[in-house]
Amino acid sequence: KQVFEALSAESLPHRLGGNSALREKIGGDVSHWTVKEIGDGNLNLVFIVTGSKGTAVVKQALPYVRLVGESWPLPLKRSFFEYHALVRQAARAPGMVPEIFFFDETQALIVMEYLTPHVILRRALIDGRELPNIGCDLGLFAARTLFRGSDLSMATRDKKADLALFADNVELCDITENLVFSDPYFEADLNRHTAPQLDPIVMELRSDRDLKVEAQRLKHLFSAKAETLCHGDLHTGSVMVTDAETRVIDPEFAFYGPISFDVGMLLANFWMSYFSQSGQESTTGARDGMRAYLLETIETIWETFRSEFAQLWRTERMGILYQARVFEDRNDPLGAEQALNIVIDDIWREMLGFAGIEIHRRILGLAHNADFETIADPDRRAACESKALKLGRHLAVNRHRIHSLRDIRATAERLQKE
Ligand code: SR1
Ligand code: MG
Repeated sequence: KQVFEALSAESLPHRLGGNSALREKIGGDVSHWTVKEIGDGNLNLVFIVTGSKGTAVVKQALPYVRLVGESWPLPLKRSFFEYHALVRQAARAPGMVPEIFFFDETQALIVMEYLTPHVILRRALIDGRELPNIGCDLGLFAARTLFRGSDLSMATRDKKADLALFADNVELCDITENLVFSDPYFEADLNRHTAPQLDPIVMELRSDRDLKVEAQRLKHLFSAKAETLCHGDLHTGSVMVTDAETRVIDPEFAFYGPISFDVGMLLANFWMSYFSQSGQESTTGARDGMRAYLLETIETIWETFRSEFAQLWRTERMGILYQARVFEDRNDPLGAEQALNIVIDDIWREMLGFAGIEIHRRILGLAHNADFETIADPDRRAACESKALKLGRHLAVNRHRIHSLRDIRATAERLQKE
């Protein structure tokens, strides 16, 4: 019986070279394959393999959290969920995820398309690149995958079977439940923050009752509102871009959750990018244009998401929810539109909450992001982080009273000037 063995750059050609589909993609002469390990994420091994015919990416899960080490075991089955999520996303949002060449469940590895000259979106934003298409592309990706993975669209039998399949991604959900929704709000062992500069605001947030109640309400939504198949970790490090193309990668945290979750995570990472820009200014010059671009992109993502979701509601609503026949009464032609507005309003309020909490956990919890971490001067970094923390608190606590991105833009611009 096959057992799991972690790959190395040396063992990979021998281990995968027997696969005829891969030899077809990469090239027949396995002894000429060159392999580079490029994984710098929190969890997995990632290799780039090049042969005479082409290049592929090999992603392999490890039985532990790479960021922490073997003391934190993590099941290999996350690779299974990533594979199944990629298959569904490819069908629901065609052209938006990498093509899969091969999946080996026992070895927890996925061989997929090498995206070139794409770079990680987070990196591009740190470098000050204004990518023209990401707002529309990401809004469409979110609307299509989240609508089409829900009871609004799927046959209820298929949706329930899928819910059962992904329900076993327990350990990855447990990471989010703890690291995102709880740890930032008390002195958890794994937490870290820019100290001593942030100590006063961290103390303030950890004793903020309204904020902690909202964080727990949002955790409740995350764990109980099994509405659709979410990507589960949709931040700017899970997107690869060129000026023309956008691809979403890494859905190993896929789970059935609220439609609002992915959208909130995503927008949070753009707001963090916004506040981190002034930390890059000492090396690159003023970033006013970049800041304006980021706020516009946030608006484009949300507006595109909302209009595509509405379009799908009107044209593809085939599931058990808000069935057309219920609204066919000629005296009430606007019933389905009224229901749509209520659904979108709920997504909006939840989305703001998830965004606020995501901002907090990236500054107070274990898993930070490069936007702030690449700011070498701790005073400067803390100044950026502190503004982001304040916006996060505003979004999470006041989400029921915030009605437009224009209002949030004004708050963000005011904080930026502080
Ligand atoms: C221990 S894993 C930490 C983080 O890395 C992943 O990318 C997820 O965002 C997770 O929360
Ligand atoms: Mg990831």
